[in-house]
Amino acid sequence: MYMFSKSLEERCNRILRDMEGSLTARDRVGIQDFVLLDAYTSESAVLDNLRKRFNENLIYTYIGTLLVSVNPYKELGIYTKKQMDIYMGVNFFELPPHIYALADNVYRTMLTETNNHFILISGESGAGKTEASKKILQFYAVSCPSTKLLDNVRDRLLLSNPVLEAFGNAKTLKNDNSSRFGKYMDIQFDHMGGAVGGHILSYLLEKSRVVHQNHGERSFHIFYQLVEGGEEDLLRWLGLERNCQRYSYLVQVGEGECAKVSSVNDKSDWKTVRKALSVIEFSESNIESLFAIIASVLHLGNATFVADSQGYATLNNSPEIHWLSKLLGIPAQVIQVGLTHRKIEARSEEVLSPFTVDQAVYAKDALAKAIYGRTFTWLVNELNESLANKDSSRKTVIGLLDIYGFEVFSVNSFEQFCINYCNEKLQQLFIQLTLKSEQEEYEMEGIEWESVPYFNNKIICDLVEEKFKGIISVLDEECLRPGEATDMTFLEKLEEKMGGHPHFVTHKLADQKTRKTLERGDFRLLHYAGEVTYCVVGFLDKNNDLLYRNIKEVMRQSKNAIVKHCFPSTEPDSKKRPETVATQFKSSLVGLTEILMSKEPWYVRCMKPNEGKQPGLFDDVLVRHQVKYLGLMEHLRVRRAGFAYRRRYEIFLQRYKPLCPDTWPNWKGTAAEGVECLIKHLGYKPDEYKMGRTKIFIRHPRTLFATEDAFEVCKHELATRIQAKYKGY
Ligand code: AD9
Ligand code: MG
Repeated sequence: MYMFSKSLEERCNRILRDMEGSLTARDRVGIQDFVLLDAYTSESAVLDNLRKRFNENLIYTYIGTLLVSVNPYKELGIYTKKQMDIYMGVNFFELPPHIYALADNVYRTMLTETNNHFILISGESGAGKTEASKKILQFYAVSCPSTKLLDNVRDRLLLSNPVLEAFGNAKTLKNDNSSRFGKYMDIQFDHMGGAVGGHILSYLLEKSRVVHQNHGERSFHIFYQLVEGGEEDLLRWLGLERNCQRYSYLVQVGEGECAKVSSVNDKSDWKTVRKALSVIEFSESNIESLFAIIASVLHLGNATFVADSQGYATLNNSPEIHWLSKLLGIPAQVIQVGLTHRKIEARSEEVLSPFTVDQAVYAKDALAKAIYGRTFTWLVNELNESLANKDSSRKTVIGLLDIYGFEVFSVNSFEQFCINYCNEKLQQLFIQLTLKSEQEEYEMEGIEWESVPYFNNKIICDLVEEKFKGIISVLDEECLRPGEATDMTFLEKLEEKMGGHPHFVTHKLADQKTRKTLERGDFRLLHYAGEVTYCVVGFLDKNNDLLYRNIKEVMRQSKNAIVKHCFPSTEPDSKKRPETVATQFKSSLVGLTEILMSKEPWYVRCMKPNEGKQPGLFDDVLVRHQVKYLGLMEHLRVRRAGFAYRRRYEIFLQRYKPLCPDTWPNWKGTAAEGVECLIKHLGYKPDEYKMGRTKIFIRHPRTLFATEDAFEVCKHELATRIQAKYKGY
């Protein structure tokens, strides 16, 4: 059960204990809040502090209420139930920094202020975002009130993770468990703090991975889990062999082998996913349909075409079609025709036009991607059904945002372009909510302030997304010229329109020095987090994400309940152009920003200590780079010069007025005068606070904590007095 306030005595003793020896410890373990660092403007001092702490296995450090985390790449034993108990109900700065402290603080603030919050977890690929979001969820699962009903919700919330990870995560060169979709999850709480429901929004799954993976990478975990862990009976029913090498979608082109991952245990992960699906109450028939789809994708990948005497594609009469027909519940003949023809309109008549072998392979891959992508969306919807809170009473939420991190590979394509654009947007949000709005607020409130300069990445967001002018607009325009436009004409248009932009370079536009590292088919963006060179090959195709109409019609005939649901007969007329992938993604990010802007923000900035996924190795150059682009120095400067807390006068007075005889029970003057009177009574020193136009600004959290403690004592005394008065009634 959650404890709101541990005894004051216990807490004071602990603080005193911590202070003893802290002077000697400081040299060794560094400082736990960068705001207290003497040389807070020095990047090297910040780096030293991070390194010192990392070497002592202290991966967390604060900048005020922002949590910096460095991936240890090893188990530290700091996520136990005992640790959770220690952090529950304790004020933020009283214990060493921890993800639990942040989770606890967000939770208690949500309950006392009855408003909505979100935790933005950012950092590059492999920095520890997904792990952080799981730790937060686990903390709530343990610390929130428990009843039979609530425990059921808790289990579903927790188990949604392994299921989504199985279908949406994969091994990349950066991370063995890399999120290939963006995830925003609301956890809903009732007024007693019980977790009563949840809702997940997913963003752009990298479904091209289903048909192709780069050297050393894998497809989504679920394929390997099923093949390695699936029960004999199940595999027999699905027509699968227990050998990943047999499935060409899992074998790397040119290598003839599946990539191996030592850190992932597909067999035991299969068991977890299988159990999770049952607890979440997926029906057995839905589970069957789901695995039938996964197996179908593998069979589809093995289907091969040969050219007939006229050069048209025909399917090798292979067992794959038999299995596809069985698992999808579509006659084999219909599948055969669907995979080798497209419907075209000729003189107001629809005729089937045969594919060449290349076209058929293209259509087959498009189908595999579509089936997988739509099934993923179905899965998220089902999870949401299961997590939905049926009670309509007022709830508050904590949102967790865990999105694919910034990534740079040796070859970067449309997927990296979208992922890195998404990271630009989140960085922009961070800037807007912290550096920009914070400084603007001081100005607006008339607080004396020397502004802190920072790099605003809005210029890069605009370069990508601006209407009519941005890269996405140019790409969409080219997608509107089928037959004429190519990836290269897209690049030429970009050169025409973006030439001269300080964050855009191509071979043609580059100076002699840069040209050596740029190919003719590349463009380079100077992102906030570093340079990325994108190869334009496939941009148009991936943005169009074309699926032929007749193959959709074929899928509609499916007896597999999920496929039927994913290819509804009510799908908008495919003669109309659907929105392109990049434009849909852009709109979904606008929607996400709106959701986040309506809530109170908290931040976890995750960092990678080295590129080799190795424990105990702290690469100074790599970490310094992240300190720079994550804007930590600027954030620290604003925090250090600024104020940790601010409250509107009315709210502050309303909460704390019982602490002063002059303001209790009613204050006759303005709220600002009431607050002034109140804090004089409480003994605030002049340098601890500033009075703005509408708010009081409090420099250190400890000042507010002391006030909050006094308030707790006062509440307790008041309750005792009332009890005594009414005793015997
Ligand atoms: V990506 O953008 O989805 O590619 P993430 O999500 O930032 O990335 P992730 O959380 O998946 O990275 O972490 C990568 C790996 O680092 C994990 O699989 C763990 O092996 C390791 N890791 C991350 N955080 C911790 C931690 N707090 N303790 C121990 C960790 N290991
Ligand atoms: Mg992740």
